[in-house]
Amino acid sequence: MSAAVSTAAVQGALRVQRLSLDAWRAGAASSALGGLAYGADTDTAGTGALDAPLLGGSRACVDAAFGSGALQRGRTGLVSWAHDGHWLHGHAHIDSGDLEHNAGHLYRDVFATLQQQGMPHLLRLWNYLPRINEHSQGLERYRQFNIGRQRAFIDSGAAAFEGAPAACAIGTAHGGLALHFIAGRQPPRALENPRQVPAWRYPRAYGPRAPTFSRAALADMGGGEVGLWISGTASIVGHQSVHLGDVRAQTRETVANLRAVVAAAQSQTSAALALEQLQCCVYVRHAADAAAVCDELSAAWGAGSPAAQAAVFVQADICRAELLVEVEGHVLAPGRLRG
Ligand code: 3EB
Repeated sequence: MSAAVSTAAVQGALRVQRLSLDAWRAGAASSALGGLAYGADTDTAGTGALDAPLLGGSRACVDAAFGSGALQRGRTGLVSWAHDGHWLHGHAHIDSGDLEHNAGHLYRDVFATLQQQGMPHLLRLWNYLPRINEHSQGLERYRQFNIGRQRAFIDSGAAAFEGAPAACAIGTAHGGLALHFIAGRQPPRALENPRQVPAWRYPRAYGPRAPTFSRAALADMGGGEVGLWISGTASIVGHQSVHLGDVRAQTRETVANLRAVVAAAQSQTSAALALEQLQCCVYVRHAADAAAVCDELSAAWGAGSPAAQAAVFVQADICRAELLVEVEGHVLAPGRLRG
C-alpha cells in the first residue's frame, strides 16, 4: 500500500444530514455522533436542542452528524459527548446562575473533554443564552457571557482571537445556558469576512471582552469532502449594525455578508461552494417578520434552491438588541483544500 493511501485514510469522514425529527427518533439517533434539534422539546429530542419556537412552515428537524466506525460515548463534567476517533460531538447545559461564571464552567468542561479524548480542535459551536439582551449588574447578559467565554479560551490555551472557531450566540426565552459543538483532530481554517471587522477585534463599545468566534471555519471533512461552517451572520458592516428597524434591508445585508464569506472560502478550495446549497438556520427576532425574511432570502437564493427549501426558521433573540435577523449554516461539497 502506498504512503498516499494511508495518509488519506487518516481523516475519518463526518457526514451531516438534516433529518425530520421522526426519522431521527426512528433510528438515526442510535447511530449518529450527535444531532442538533430544532422545534423539539429539549427533554425528548434525545440530543442537543434549541429551545425556541419554529416559524412559518418550518417542521421539526435535526442536523444529525454521522461518523465512521465504532462510537465511544461519555460524559466529562457537564459535557455529554460521542466520538469515532476522528470527530467529536458534544453538548452541555447549566440551568441557573451567573452567566459569566456559567460560560467559564461549561467551556472549561468542553476543553477538558477535547484534551482527554484527543480531538482538540473546535470546528463549530452553538451557544444558546437565556434572555441574552437583558441587563443585570449593569451589563447586558451577552456581554457577561463574552467575558467568561474569552477567559476560558485563554486559560485553556485555545485560540481566543485569530483562529477562533465558527459559532453563533442565540437568545432563548427560557432555559439555561446551553452549548453544542463539533471538534476534530485537525485544525480547521478560520475565515474572516472582508466586509466586517473580526468579532474578536470589536471595539470596547460592544463590551469589556470581545466575542470569541471567526466568521467561518473551512475544513477537510474526510471522505473527499470539504465543509464550510458559517457562523451566525447578521446586518453588520465594519463593526456597526446597519439598517436599524428595516428587517428586509437587514436580510439583504446579511446575504451580502454570507456571499462574502463564501467567496473567501472559495479562494481556498477546489470544492464548489454555493450559498444556494447552504443548510441554514434563520433566526428571526419578531415572529411577525418571518414572512418578509423568507421572501428576501427566496429572492436572493431562488425559491427552489436547496438553501431555501431546507431552511429552518426559528423565533429567537440575537446578540445585539437592534439586529432583527441572523443566518448561519453549513455546506459540504466534494473537493480539497488548497495550500
Ligand atoms: C455578530 O456578527 C453577530 O458571540 O458567538 C454572530 C455569531 C454573533 C457568533 C458569538 C455572535 C456570535 O457579531 C452576533
